[in-house]
Amino acid sequence: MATNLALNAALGPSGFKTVHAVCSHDCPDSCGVLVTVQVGSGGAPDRAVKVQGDPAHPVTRGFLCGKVAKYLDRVYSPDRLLYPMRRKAGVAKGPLAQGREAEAFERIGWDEALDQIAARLKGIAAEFGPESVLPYSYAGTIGQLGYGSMDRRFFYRLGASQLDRTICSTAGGTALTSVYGVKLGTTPQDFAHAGLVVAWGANIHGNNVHLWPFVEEARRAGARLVVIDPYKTRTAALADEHLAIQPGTDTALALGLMHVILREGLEDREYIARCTTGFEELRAHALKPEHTPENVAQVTSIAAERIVRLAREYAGSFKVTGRPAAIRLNYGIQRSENGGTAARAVCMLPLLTGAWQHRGGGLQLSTSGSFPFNGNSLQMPELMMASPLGRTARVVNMSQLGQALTREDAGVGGPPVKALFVYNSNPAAVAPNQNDVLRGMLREDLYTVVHEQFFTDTADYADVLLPAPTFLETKDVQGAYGHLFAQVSERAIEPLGEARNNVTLFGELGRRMGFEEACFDDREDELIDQALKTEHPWFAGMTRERLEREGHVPLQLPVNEDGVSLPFSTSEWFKTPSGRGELVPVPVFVAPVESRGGVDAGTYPLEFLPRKADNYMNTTFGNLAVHQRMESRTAGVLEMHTKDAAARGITAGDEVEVFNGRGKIALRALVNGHVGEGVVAARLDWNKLSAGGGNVNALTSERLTDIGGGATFYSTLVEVRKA
Ligand SMILES: Nc1nc2c(c(=O)[nH]1)N[C@H]1C(S)=C(S)[C@@H](COP(=O)(O)OP(=O)(O)OC[C@H]3O[C@@H](n4cnc5c(=O)[nH]c(N)nc54)[C@H](O)[C@@H]3O)O[C@H]1N2
Ligand SMILES: Nc1nc2c(c(=O)[nH]1)N[C@H]1C(S)=C(S)[C@@H](COP(=O)(O)OP(=O)(O)OC[C@H]3O[C@@H](n4cnc5c(=O)[nH]c(N)nc54)[C@H](O)[C@@H]3O)O[C@H]1N2
Ligand code: SF4
Ligand SMILES: [Mo]
Repeated sequence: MATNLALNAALGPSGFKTVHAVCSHDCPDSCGVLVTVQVGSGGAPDRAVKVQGDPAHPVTRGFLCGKVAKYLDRVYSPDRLLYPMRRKAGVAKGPLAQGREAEAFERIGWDEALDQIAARLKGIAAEFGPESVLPYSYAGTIGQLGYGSMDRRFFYRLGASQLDRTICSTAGGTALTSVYGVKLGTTPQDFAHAGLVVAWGANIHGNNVHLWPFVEEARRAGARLVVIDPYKTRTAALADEHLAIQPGTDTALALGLMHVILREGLEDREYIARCTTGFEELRAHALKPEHTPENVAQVTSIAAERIVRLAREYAGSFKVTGRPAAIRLNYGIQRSENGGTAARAVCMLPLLTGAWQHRGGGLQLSTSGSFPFNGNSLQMPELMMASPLGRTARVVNMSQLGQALTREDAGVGGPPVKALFVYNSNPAAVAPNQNDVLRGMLREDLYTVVHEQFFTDTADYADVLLPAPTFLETKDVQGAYGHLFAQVSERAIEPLGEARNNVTLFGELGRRMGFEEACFDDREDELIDQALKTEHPWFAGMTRERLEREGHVPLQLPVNEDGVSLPFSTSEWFKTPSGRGELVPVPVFVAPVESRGGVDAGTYPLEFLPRKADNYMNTTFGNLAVHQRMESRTAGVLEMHTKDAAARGITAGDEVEVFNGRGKIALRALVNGHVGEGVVAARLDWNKLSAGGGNVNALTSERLTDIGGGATFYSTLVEVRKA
């Protein structure tokens, strides 16, 4: 393994070295990256000259996605934020023109920045209570240290509000765990052995491209790829069949499939008896007349024959082809009001057919919970007790940032938010109900610190800006949410400018605050050791030294007599209270309140899909010319169905206004067959790069999902008119 890794040691004859890093972006693939570094001579700094996918990594397999293949454009972009800065006196907060942001700020030193931040946080905590400080972070990096380590220690010790990090995956994660007890699933490599692949709310080719070669391998051996998605994604365009489902109706479709499977006796009774609980109740529920293919067709807009055919093909895959069916469920369906229930329903399907018993069968949503990193050691929640608060701090849901910043009690009770500390995130652009978020961020009495690589939309509202490194400039340890290899990411080059990572920033800020605990002195290697310290058998032999040597190390999952790991093939794998796959409570289909089938239908008749870009990572990369060129087709565009356009007198190319009760945005109509009737789509972009200064999140709501408290981006109704 990893024989080609020179890691950080060997220096080639030509003054180049190769360093093993890990792509830390919020992507299931967590690629191994080999960075070629030209070693500086005569005092010049080392310079990264090439990035490539690690050929020794079994999932990366030597290639990078289009975004990160161009990574050096990001690292060495002239637009990087490289020094601490503070807002100039008299300059108001709010949107700044791209490329001219620095004019609103003045450069200061790190010492001055840290002293000022410490003084302000102390003052605010003394006057309003420490819970008036709100950290806001998400997954700018998913390295263990960068995502959540010293920052958490800092905010716990301060007694700041806790942030519930719900913006992406909590509905689906809670759903998966409620059925299986653990976030684990079919490995990407095993998808090659599937006889049928279903991509359910999953844009594999766009968002998870390292699964694609395994899907293709399965297809070469005869498998079909079926995509269930209201939008014709890259994945759907390349599939054997695309089922353009009505948004928010996946529970109904899953129940329709169950109806056919159970009506025709295609379920695996032996497996069900051995590994599940609640079957009779689910069976009675699924067989109700409302779940016949004909009735489900009415709700989902998928023809009854296609539902019947998919159910038979899904349940019969192993019998007919000798290869089981695999579902790639991604987070698309759970960004919907009842998305938790929908994810639970889909997760139950392989429990009915017993697909888990065969290599290549089952389901993958997320494998993140399979990595037994010692989160408590890294984050030390017990520090809350040593804070002036002396108790567990209140919790603010990040998907309701608008409320948190605009209500006197932050929407949750207790003091108003008086200080906002943003890192690893761009809430001005990614948070729902943007107009409230921006109204809150505009408050002159809100003290805002932003730790960033670039002058993002959020940076425009900062009082103090702090420079952050890219993953080439910092050391970390990382798992993955789409494969089962742990990796250490070495620092390939020195941080550019004065960038400092999470660990250094919050360790030093802790000292300025007067926190005396020794844990604020820990640095990267100590933290990595702490993260790996566990008795968990899946991390047996997982040490920092080994990761540094080998680059990537697989989790030690249990294997069967053939040496193959088959999650959920036997009851030992389930970590639920019952120790089995839980089919109860039965999933009940309820149309989202804000959907064409819901109680709010009427005023705003169109379902809106505020989508991710294939060549950005949420808003990351959206400011770089080379990435913008790859996304030019959908820049500033509203994708519409011919009939919806015609009904409003709109023709392709027209300027349109998309609006609802929360806001309006300006786009240009595109009629391209990517959405069905009644659905419109636009992609996430930077606010400051959008006509009118607001992006798709001006239209989305702060309503939360049925379970897990998640964001509901994909339950949004709008109307469109010609501008
Ligand atoms: N290129 C690229 N890669 C990314 C990202 C990115 O922004 N760009 N983001 C990363 C992040 S943060 C994440 S969480 C993952 C997410 O990866 P995915 O879970 O794949 O995320 P989405 O693109 O939000 O949703 C997938 C699909 O669900 C569809 N969908 C929407 N509503 C419904 C519905 O009601 N039913 C069904 N069946 N489908 C629906 C959408 O049209 C979309 O094509 O990808 C990561 N990878
Ligand atoms: N309309 C709509 N809204 C969405 C979504 C959608 O599909 N549609 N997707 C949602 C989802 S799934 C997610 S996960 C969220 C994502 O929301 P965010 O996590 O906010 O994602 P990004 O927009 O990628 O912004 C991450 C920022 O972190 C910075 N960063 C990177 N590395 C570091 C670092 O080491 N330190 C610091 N301090 N900063 C760093 C990057 O420069 C970038 O600006 O957005 C959500 N919002
Ligand atoms: S964004 Fe995803 S696919 Fe691209 S290099 Fe990073 S981990 Fe790999
Ligand atoms: Mo996400």
